This record gives sequence, C-alpha cells and structure tokens, in this order.
Amino acid sequence: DYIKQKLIEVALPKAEMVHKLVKEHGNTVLQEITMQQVLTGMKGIVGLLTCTSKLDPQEGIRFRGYSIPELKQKLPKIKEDGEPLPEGIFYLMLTGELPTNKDVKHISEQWATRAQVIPSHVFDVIEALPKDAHPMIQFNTAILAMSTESQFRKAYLIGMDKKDYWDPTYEGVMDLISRLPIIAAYIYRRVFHKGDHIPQDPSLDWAGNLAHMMGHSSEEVKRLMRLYMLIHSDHEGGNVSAHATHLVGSALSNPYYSFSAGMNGLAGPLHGMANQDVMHWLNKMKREIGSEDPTEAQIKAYAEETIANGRVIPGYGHAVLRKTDPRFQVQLDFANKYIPDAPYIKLVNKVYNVVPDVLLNTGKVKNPWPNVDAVSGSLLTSFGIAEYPIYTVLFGVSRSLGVLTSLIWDRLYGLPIERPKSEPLQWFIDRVPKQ
Ligand code: FAM
Repeated sequence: DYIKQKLIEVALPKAEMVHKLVKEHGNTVLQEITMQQVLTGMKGIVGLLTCTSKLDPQEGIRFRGYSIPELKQKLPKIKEDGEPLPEGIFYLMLTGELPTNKDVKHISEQWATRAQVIPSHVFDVIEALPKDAHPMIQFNTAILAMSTESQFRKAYLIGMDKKDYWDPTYEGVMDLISRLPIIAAYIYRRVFHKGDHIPQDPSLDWAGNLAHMMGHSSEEVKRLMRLYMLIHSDHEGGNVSAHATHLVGSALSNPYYSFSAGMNGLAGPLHGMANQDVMHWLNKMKREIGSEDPTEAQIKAYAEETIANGRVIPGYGHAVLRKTDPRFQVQLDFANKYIPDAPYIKLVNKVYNVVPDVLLNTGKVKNPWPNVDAVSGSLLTSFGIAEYPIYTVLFGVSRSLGVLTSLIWDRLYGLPIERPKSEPLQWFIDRVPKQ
C-alpha cells in the first residue's frame, strides 16, 4: 500500500516539529483562559492539535485548507457534474495533499477488498439486539464487536516500538472504515426492510455502495450519499465525536474502541442525533398546526413555543460557528438544484426565514443560524431515505473519515495520554478577586 510510504514521508518532519516545539518552546504561553470558558464547555480554549480540518466561526469548515466549494471543484469525481468521492477527502485529510484519480481509485479498491472480511459474530451480536433498539445502539455495538479484529492490540502485545504504533493503527482504521457502510446498511435493512439484505457491489465506490446496499441504488441517491459522506466527515478536533475518539485513543485504545467512544457522543441530541430530531420537530410542528404547509407566521409561533417550553430548536445554533453553516448551504443548494419543489425542502426554506430571528430574540443564543442538521434529514427523506433513526448512523459512517485519520496522526505525532486537570468548586470560588 503506497499510501503508507507516502504517509511516512509527509509525517516524519511534522512529528519532529511537534517534538521540537515541546522541547524547545514548551514554556511559550498560548492564551489566557477565563472562568467562563472553563465552566461553559471549554469553548475557545485551544487544547488540541488537529490538522485534518479547521473551523472558522464566520466561514465554516476547511479541510486541510480547502473549503467545501473548493473541494467540489478539486476532488476527483466519477462524473464531471457529480459530487466528489469521499475517498478523496480521506486521502486529503490523511496526507495533506489533493489526490489524483489514481489515488482515489486505490483507496476505493483498498476499502472494497478490506470490506470482504467481517467476522460472523459481528452480525450475530447485531441480531441479538431487539430490532427496535435505536440504530446507533446497534451500530456502536457492532463497532465494538469488530474490535476482536484489532491489529493494534495484537502488535502491542507482541511488543512494538512506539514509533511504529501508527502502522497497525492505519491498518485498523482502513479495515474499520471499509466495513462501516456494510454494518450501517445491514442495520438499516434489518430494522426497516424485514432483514432483506442486499450484497455489496465491490465495483462501486464507498458511498455509492452504501446507497446500493441500503436499497437506494438510483444515481441520484448515490450522488447524494457522496455529498453527505463528504460534508459530515470532519469538523476540527474539539467537537464531541472527534474529541472523544482522540481522548480514548490517547490511552492507546485500539481504533475500534476509540471510534466507538466518538459514536457514543455522536448519539447525543446536541450533536449527531440532531439530524433525526429536526425531523421530529418539523413533523410535530405540522401535526400541531394541522397543516402540511404551514405559513411562516405559524412556524414562528411554533418556534417561540418551543423556546418558551425550555427546549432547543434542533438544527440551529453552534458552539463555534457564528454564521450559516456551509454544510447547510451546500445541501440546500443541492436540494434547490435537483428537488426545489420537494415539500420538506420548501419547509426548510421557510423555517430558515423565521427561526434565526426567534433565536436572536432570546438574547442568549450565540449563533441563531442553521447547522448541518437543519436540512440533511429533509434532503434524505425527499430522496426516499425516510427512516429518520438511520440518519445519525449515516453521519457516523462519514465522521469516521476525519476522526480516524486524526487518530493515525495522533500516533504519527507520538502524542501522549490526554490528562487535563480538574478542580472542585471551591477552587473556582477562591479564584474570584477579593474586593
Ligand atoms: N434552540 C434553543 N436554544 C438554544 C439553541 C437552539 N437551537 N442553541 C443554543 N441555545 C441556548 C442554549 O441552550 C443556552 O441556553 P441556556 O443558557 O439557558 O443554557 C444558550 O442558548 C447559549 O448557548 P450557546 O452558547 O449559544 O450554545 P452552546 O455552545 O452551549 O451549544 C449547541 C451549541 C449546538 C449544542 C446548541 O446551539 C443547540 O443545542 N442546538 C440545537 C441542537 C443541534 O442542532 N445540535 C447540532 C449541532 C451540530 F452542528 C452537530 O453537532 N451536528
């Protein structure tokens, strides 16, 4: 696998730089930290080294320096007017360089080959769960069950030089990513299509194969799946799924354990589960208003009621972003291009017209604008994937690309165990300046 050789070449000088920064500039002060930051979720505290992507509050995400519109131009596609292949963004995040068509094909083939071998106990474990267990429970259980295959643990037990940890991590990551679409599609067909499973088609790309195995094999859905897998792949290092993966990985837990930790975080309603919750919010709104096509005034009143009842409006707000999420925008553009008249897309547009003002009027929401989840479910539904509980699983399949590439880099950099300091309440009280 020539990617590994490439990785060594790219990573070595960078790993040396990290080492040098710690050794020669370890005492450099980076920033001041306030009481508020620590007590409200560590927002804005730089505490992580992550190179796969960076989130600008105003502009949104850039992957290794490239914005989503730039990637749509620059990453290899199957058809010129199609969507970039997620294999390409994986290569970019991993190596820091834009891939050629050959690189993307190589990764596609690697994943298709590695996907052939999933031990049968993984499916037995899924089957042992009730069908109505949330798909995220099934997904995460399967991920943990796959860790019997961990090459990292085997290599670690044999006794390996620290410098080489990245190698079995890379192998585990490649295996895991290759198998996630099969697991996701298996759960989808089990829960929603009477266990009528569809075999993988190794000739297809990673995202196209996922759509195919889910039973949505039209070209449009494959195209949508490529877009979905591209934009959900990474959101720098501090979000819950990325940070949890990194944190657990810092104990040298294998890629399966580490990724599973991230997926447990993604399953929370303030993170990845928001995409499902948006659909529930929209549908409840329609039911309560008693109309399939509520007016903007009705939507505004319903949003105000949600706030008055002490609930959040899912799909809106963000811990870092302070503008409309470009991941929202690119999906809305896709919808407006291909299915402008879809009822859910019209509804999303109307909600977008009124909800930011409602949130601004609370005087406390720092970002009133939509995030990625405000439209993704409506888009999937409009293309026939109308089973909401699978949405967070799809998010998880995509998120593997970023958080697991970062895990390889954690090993390449030789980062140690993560262990921030905590203090009891009195410590904070004692920090208040005396009058
Ligand atoms: N609806 C109602 N209230 C909201 C809100 C929303 N969409 N977003 C923020 N707030 C409230 C928040 O609950 C907090 O209230 P209290 O002071 O009473 O506790 C206040 O506004 C200040 O919060 P903030 O500083 O603006 O946001 P946080 O950084 O604490 O939280 C989010 C960020 C994303 C958790 C929050 O905006 C939220 O709950 N949004 C809805 C859920 C959602 O869409 N999550 C998905 C995020 C997404 F991009 C992803 O991870 N996939």
